Amino acid sequence: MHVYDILKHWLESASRKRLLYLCHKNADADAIGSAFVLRNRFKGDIGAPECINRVGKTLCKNLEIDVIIDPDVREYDHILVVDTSNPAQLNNPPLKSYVVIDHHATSELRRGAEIFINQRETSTAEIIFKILRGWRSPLTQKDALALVAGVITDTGHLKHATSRTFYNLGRMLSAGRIDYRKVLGIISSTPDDPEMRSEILRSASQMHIHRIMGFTVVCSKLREYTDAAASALVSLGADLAIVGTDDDGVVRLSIRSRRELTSNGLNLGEIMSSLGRELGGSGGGHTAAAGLEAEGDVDELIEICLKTLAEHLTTKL
Ligand SMILES: [Mn+2]
Repeated sequence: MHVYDILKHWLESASRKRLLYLCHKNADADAIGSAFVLRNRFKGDIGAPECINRVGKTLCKNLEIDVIIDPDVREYDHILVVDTSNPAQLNNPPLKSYVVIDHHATSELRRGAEIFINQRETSTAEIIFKILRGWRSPLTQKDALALVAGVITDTGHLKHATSRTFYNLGRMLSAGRIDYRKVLGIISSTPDDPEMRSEILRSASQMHIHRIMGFTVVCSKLREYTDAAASALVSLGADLAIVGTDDDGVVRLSIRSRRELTSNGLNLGEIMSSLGRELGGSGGGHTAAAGLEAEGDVDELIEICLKTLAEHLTTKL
């Protein structure tokens, strides 16, 4: 039997009991959109640890999606984990019966999963789209909106898109009969929140600039919005940006790189995954966008991350 049919059977039987679609923390449009589309076909709750990010919230508001923040996984019989490669991104819950649908380069959730679907698409939304086609389940307008939002945000507004991304996107738009501009309006790239914009500007004004093998690597610290700030610093001209934040001794780093570096073989997701393990924390992500979480001092961890990346730039590129 094809894995999509196995998944369908699993969902049919899981949804007769208590089923949770679980997104990663700080859930984005890709995670929420993917969960939403499956939930439209099978019953269950959608949940995410800690919080939902800005575009995720906008999507929830537009599609009237209720997401349970910090769900107690013990209250569910079955869990479908979407868009997540690492149990730390779920705050390490006790998972019994679970399935994973994900597109990240590395995965620490494979072992123990009843079904593990990991395909190297540019978004989980595209995997969901393929699954629906496999089930011959037509896409509604709302489904398409959710999936297209996932594709656009996960590809950094199509900056990291491949030819297959555009192909999938075109099929999603026409299958759901939706206006691309409408989706763009919903997930506008401009950060609207004034506090967020001033934090991003602060990260630029306080950054340290390093030149390594002809590459410009910048580091900065913020209270929050590290993802948005790291992307913004790359847009400003950095080849690599590391932005860290410290939350009661737990340090989180957001790392972003220019497309050119990743096409030369740099894979931030893999580098952060192994660095995370080395530091007793966790890390992972995509080739050009990754994160790291570990206990310690934010300046020290930024320094360690910088050194690790410098090594890759000097020896591996
Ligand atoms: Mn994703």
